[in-house]
Amino acid sequence: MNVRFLTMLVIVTSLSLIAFRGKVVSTIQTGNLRTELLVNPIGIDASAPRFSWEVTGEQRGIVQQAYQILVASSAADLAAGKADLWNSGKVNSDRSIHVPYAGNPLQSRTEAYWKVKVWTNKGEGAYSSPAKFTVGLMNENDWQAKWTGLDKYFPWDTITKMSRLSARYFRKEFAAPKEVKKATAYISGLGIYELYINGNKIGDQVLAPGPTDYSKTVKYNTFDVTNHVKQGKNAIATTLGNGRFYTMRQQYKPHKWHNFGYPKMLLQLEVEYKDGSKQTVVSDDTWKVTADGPIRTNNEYDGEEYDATKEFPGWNKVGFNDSKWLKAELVEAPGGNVEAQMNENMKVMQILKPVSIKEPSKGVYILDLGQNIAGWIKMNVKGKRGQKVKLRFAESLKPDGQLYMDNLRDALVTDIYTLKGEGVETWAPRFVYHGFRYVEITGYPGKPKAEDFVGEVVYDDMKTIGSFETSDRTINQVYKNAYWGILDNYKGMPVDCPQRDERQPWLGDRFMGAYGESFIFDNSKMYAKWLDDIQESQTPEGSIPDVAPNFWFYYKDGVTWPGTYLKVAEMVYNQFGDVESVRKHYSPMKKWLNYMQDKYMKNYIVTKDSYGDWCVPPEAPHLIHAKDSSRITDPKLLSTATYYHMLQVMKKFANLLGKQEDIKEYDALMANIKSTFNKTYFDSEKKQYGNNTVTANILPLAFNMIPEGASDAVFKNIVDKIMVDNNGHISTGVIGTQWLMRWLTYNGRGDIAYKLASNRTYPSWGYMAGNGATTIWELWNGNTANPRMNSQNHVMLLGDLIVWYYENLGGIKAAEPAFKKVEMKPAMIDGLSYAKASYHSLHGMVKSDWKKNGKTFTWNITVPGNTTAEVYIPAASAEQVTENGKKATAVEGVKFLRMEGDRAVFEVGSGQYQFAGKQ
Ligand code: RAM
Repeated sequence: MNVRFLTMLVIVTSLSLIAFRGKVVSTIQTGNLRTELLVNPIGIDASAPRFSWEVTGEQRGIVQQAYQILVASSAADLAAGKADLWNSGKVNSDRSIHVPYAGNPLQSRTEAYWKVKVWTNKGEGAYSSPAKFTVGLMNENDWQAKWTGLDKYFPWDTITKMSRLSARYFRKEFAAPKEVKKATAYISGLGIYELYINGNKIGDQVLAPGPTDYSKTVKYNTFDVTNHVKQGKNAIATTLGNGRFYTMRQQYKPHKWHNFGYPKMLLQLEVEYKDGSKQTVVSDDTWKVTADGPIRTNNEYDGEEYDATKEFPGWNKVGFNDSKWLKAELVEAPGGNVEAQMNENMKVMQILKPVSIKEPSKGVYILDLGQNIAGWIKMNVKGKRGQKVKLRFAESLKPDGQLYMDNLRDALVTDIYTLKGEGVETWAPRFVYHGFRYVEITGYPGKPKAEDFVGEVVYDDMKTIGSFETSDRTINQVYKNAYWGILDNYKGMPVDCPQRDERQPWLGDRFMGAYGESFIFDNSKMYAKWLDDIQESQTPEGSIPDVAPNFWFYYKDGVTWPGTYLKVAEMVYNQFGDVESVRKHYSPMKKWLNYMQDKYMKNYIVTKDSYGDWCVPPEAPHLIHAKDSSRITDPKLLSTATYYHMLQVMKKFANLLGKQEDIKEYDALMANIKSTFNKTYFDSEKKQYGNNTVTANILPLAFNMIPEGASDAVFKNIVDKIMVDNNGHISTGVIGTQWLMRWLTYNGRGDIAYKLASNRTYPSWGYMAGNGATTIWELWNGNTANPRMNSQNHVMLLGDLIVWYYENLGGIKAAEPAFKKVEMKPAMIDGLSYAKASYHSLHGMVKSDWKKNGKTFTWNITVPGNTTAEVYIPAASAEQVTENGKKATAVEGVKFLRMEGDRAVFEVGSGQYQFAGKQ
């Protein structure tokens, strides 16, 4: 068992006045401190926490020249400048993100306080306010707790094809003889847990811990519970739900499902007294347990049944009579390394009030949240003991106003609440989530009112870091739908959908999606964790699955789904500067490429593919997949081109890690693949690839595989296909759409990309929105296709749309990792009169807000401290450009670089600018 780290993030902001040459000339701020503890610095991985901060100030062009980090084991020491853990000294460097800790080895349970001071070209900052982090249990022998549970089911459980278990309740009382100085709880409750001390729920997380392949890794969470443990008698209690541990359907298709056994927990409460003595309370067979409580059944697909008449008041407090409860048992460990969870837990992130409640048939009420969400309903209800309220969930309604449930397959999605009959009862389930907009309510005593219900939206506790708006209402609506679809599908891992009997972390869906999403949410930790999930699911031979964690065993050895492993690593590097993930995963990635080469590459063509260009618009409205061969791209073409692109990504990684030998190897292989690929798929007369689908042509264009001189002609085929054959509509599926919008734009046809983005006729994202979608559909024809595979909340068809929104419309793109250098180059498209985007990068806030009025272009931008930006201003010459009313070429800190086509390109440092240009 390897045990790793935890961190508690404290974000602080400090403001300090800078004395410079005797007078105050500027305000430099060192705010937003971030500590990221990635791996164990003294145990197995010998690595370190990383520190990041933002440098901001009123002056333009602030560049950090040096920093000094102090880390102390108490706030008082830090305040006194006593850095007993680490004093970095003054380091001459402009680096302000991911600076690794290099002090005294951090021990388990260390509390650390840190602050940073920066020196800049515009003056010297004072020390920031402090931030804090704590170290978790890093060594196996830090754990005295035992895996505790009960390896059996109960008479009321259903052990069938659709197995469902009741929740298990555990409790223990203990005495804390002295005054408590500090108390910390470490817990992993599998599949999912709730923790209570003296009747209070600890933490605001739900459905925790994060899901993993528990035989490889188990995540634990840490809580400061100092305020909960009292001198005297105390009670500690947990509830365990099934989550992904005791999985749904494990009897149904055992070859497909990964089941881990009955719920179990590892819990350690460490109490430190004011006199310096210590006490540890752990999970073991001295605990009592029952499954005969209110949560009668729970699983993600089928719902939760809660019988309030079975509640045992006071069960999680001192003095409860548990003599009828069973003795908990020591059980086998799940097998995985126990690690601190570094990605965010899920939480109730938003609360929605219903927009209406209707009664389409007698006694059947339909509640409408107005938005397709993932989460649950919290309700107030008053009635007689034993009355049952049944809630069922769906994404849309049938014409008769009843729930449309055909597309949920065999998920029962039913919550049942049995009243105890004691006044107003408030209830929400704990161990389930549903994907829904509508709720059917039956059995509710009296007439339910909209005010009796709220929708609680559940997803990973990530910050929203981007905003985006344009003058086009369809684009704005689709952006909103995408935002909702993305957050709905964050469940400690990215799942494909939240509603039907699937909800799996499919790799292919996020190949480009993860990148687009990173503009809206700080998904860096979740995706870093997902890379670990993917790596853990790699077979010893090197195969990467289509679903990771591999709750479903799908190892089909295509390239386009497993390739997401590399693309996500590239994303966390480009967007968040996470080199560590690249370093950590480089070897397994290479192993996968070698495995695929050895097993499936014949004469430089990769002969295996699994899903093709999944979900192209089919020829008939009811079809899920096209049968018409002219719509289908040759699977080998997809695999081979994508494999080639994988080598491009690997080259970038190899460069970063200084692996020159590997680069030679990749270059040689790429040359061979490219020439065979062109010989096999390129028709040099017609200048088309394969059967001339947009996807067949756009991949070689995006990957730079087209023979010299032929790119324009290939591009023309793409344009003709869209504009002539498809009447200005999209014809790509999951794969082609990943490159479509940007490569149309790069090749001078942003107008076509804009047409696709603003279309409201079929097939388009706008068509979905126009037909009632409040998220993104799995299928372009989601309103007509067979319900067998037709989710209304899938993100995979977004392709590169969100990237295009931010980079090409907003004009915010990372020219260097983590936006150390920003490229600001909004495409000028007829019909679009303004775009406004903001992005809170690791270096700070980037903003772009442009308007076009006839030939005049005005642009307000914000560039974060310690970064630079290249700004591309539409203008016939540099002389046409003004900044804040003055000639830009004469403004200090605004440097003209070059003309590039119809753009004057300037370089600027941090600050706010107001540019105007004329064409
Ligand atoms: C279905 C879903 C999923 C996709 C796989 C291949 O299960 O559409 O999102 O990745 O197929």
